[in-house]
Amino acid sequence: MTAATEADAMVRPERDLVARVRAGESIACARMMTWAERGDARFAAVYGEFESELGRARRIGITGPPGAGKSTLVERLATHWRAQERTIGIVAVDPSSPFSGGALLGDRVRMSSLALDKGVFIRSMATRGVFGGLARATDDLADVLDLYDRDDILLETVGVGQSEVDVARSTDLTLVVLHPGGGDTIQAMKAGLMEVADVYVVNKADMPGLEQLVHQLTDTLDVRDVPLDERPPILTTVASSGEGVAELAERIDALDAERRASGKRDARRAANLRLRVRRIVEGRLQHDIWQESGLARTLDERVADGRTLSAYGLADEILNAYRERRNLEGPA
Ligand SMILES: Nc1nc2c(ncn2[C@@H]2O[C@H](COP(=O)(O)OP(=O)(O)OP(=O)(O)O)[C@@H](O)[C@H]2O)c(=O)[nH]1
Ligand SMILES: [Mg+2]
Repeated sequence: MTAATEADAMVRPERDLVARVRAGESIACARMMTWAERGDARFAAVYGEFESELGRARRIGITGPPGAGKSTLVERLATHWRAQERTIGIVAVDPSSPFSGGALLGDRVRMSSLALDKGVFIRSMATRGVFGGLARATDDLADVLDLYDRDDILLETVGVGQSEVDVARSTDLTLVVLHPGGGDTIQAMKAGLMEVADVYVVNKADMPGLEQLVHQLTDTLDVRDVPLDERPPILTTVASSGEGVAELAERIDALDAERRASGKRDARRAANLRLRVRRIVEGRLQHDIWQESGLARTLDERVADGRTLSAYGLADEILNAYRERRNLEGPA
């Protein structure tokens, strides 16, 4: 066997997996997602096989404070688009309340139309232990779902921290879901959520405090001086009964169509790609410095040897050692 065919034989099972995902095999899709989640090198190795096929799916983020009704809304939206024969992929990041259709959630499963529908693929992901950051992982999972030929990819994250907000940014369009009575607007503002919203959804419109919340939201946009034509629309829903969901879905369809036509969607995708590449580069550099080059151990040893050390001096020492190693090895 020549070196080339040997290398080929080594990646062949991975290539097969790509073909199986492309052919719509759900087990293969789940397996590839596991690679993506763990930062398995096999994922990056096969990426070139399918990257030119990506970009077809709509990527929609659903974020907001805990308990706002995000999962309920995602289920309703999925059902709405399924009725139009669109295929759906759902990624729920760290869900405390499961989807009723979440077959992966074991005993918490309740039977629902989504659970039995092959046109809906649901993946839950815990935030803990995700390699290389949450946004890195969700971007990759969305790519797998795109290869799996989903029309719509819905990414649910709780909008509480920077990494969740990053996820909400790497989409074509993001819904920020709020609900009355929780002092939500202020919380959401603190979390940086207001800036990522393309559409505000005031859910639980059946609960008291609806008008106040809508006013608060409008005031916030006034204060931030957002020009009228750039303001995200505010829509109200009762996700638990489905009220307002069709209107929301149609608004999303219209907004997406408009942005495709105007080139805004492509501009946003370019901006997202830029951030994504930065994340990948930074993640790799970090791994390279601390793990590959063994400098994590050097640092531990230098700190443990008990002498008083300067933080900046030690940082310079580490960086110099890294550069020296790199120079000896030649370009990466
Ligand atoms: N009254 C009312 N309850 C709702 C509505 N939408 C959802 N709920 C209920 O609110 C609770 C939380 O809903 P979820 O969909 O799990 O909320 P979530 O935002 O996904 O929650 P986390 O993922 O835990 O942050 C559930 O008991 C829902 O049944 C609504 O429009 N009105
Ligand atoms: Mg949820």
